[in-house]
Amino acid sequence: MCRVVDLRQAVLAKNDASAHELRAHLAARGIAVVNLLSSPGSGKTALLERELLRARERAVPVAALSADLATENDAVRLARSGVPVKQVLTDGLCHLEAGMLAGHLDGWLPDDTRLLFVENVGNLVCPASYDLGETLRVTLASVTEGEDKPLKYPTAFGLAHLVVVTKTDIAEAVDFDETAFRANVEQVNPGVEVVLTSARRGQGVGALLDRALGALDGTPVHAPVMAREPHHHGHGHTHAHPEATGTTAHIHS
Ligand SMILES: Nc1nc2c(ncn2[C@@H]2O[C@H](COP(=O)(O)OP(=O)(O)OP(=O)(O)O)[C@@H](O)[C@H]2O)c(=O)[nH]1
Ligand SMILES: [Mg+2]
Repeated sequence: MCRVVDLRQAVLAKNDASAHELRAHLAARGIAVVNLLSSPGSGKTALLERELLRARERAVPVAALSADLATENDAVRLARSGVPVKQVLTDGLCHLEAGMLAGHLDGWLPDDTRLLFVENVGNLVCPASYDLGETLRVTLASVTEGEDKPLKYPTAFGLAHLVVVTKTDIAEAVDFDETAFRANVEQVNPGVEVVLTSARRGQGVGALLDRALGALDGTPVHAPVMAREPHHHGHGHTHAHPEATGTTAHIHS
C-alpha cells in the first residue's frame, strides 16, 4: 500500500488552523490586523511609517510588527513614530506563519490596541499562502516593478483585500502604465480596490488606516474570487497558490 503525504499541504493546513484560532482571539479582543505583502523594497516600511504617524495624530491605538530574515532596520524606522513596534527575525524563513505571529503577540501587544500592522517578509511568493488571521490583506507593488506583476503572482494579488501602488512620485520616470496595471489586477482579483500612494509625497497616506478602521466598524471587506480553500492532508486537493506548485514535497511510504 502506498500512502502519499503532501508535506506542503500539511504545513498549510496547520497554519490555517492556527490562523483560525488567532482570528477568533483577535476578534474577541477587538483588534484588526493588516498584513502587508510585497516584494523587497516596494515601500512597505516607508508607507507604514506615514500610516503610524497618521494613527498617532488621530489617537488610534496601533502597533506594528515587522518580519525580516535579518536586521532590525525596519523596526528602528517604525519605532520613530512612537507606537509599540516589534521586529521578528524569521531565522531564514521567507514568510510569517500564524503560530509564530501569535507567539510574538503574547505579552507584547498592548491591551488597548485596535490595529496591528504586520509587515511580512519582502517577497510575493511564500507569504501569499500563509493566512495570519488578518482582517485586511494588503498587497503592494511599486511603479518600478512592472505592470504584469499581478499576473505573475496571482496568489499574492488574487487574495488581496486591497491593492496598493507605491512610489507614484516616480511613475513618469519609469513609464508606469496605471491602466494596464489596473486591468491586470482586475484579471486576478475582480472588484478589488487599487489605491495609489507615495510615501515620499504623502499621496494616499491614511488609506490603510481608514480601510482597517472601517473593517473594525463593520464595513464589509472585499471578498476575492480566488477564495482561500481549506488545505487538507493527502492528495486530490485544489488550492490557491498556483505559482508554488512546483515546490510541493511528497513522501511516499
Ligand atoms: N521615490 C520614492 N521612493 C520610495 C517611496 N517609498 C519608499 N521609497 C524608497 O524605496 C526604498 C525601499 O523602501 P522600504 O520602505 O524600505 O521598502 P520595503 O518594502 O519595506 O523593503 P523590505 O522591508 O526590505 O522588503 C527606499 O530607498 C525608500 O526610500 C516613495 O513613495 N517614493
Ligand atoms: Mg521594510
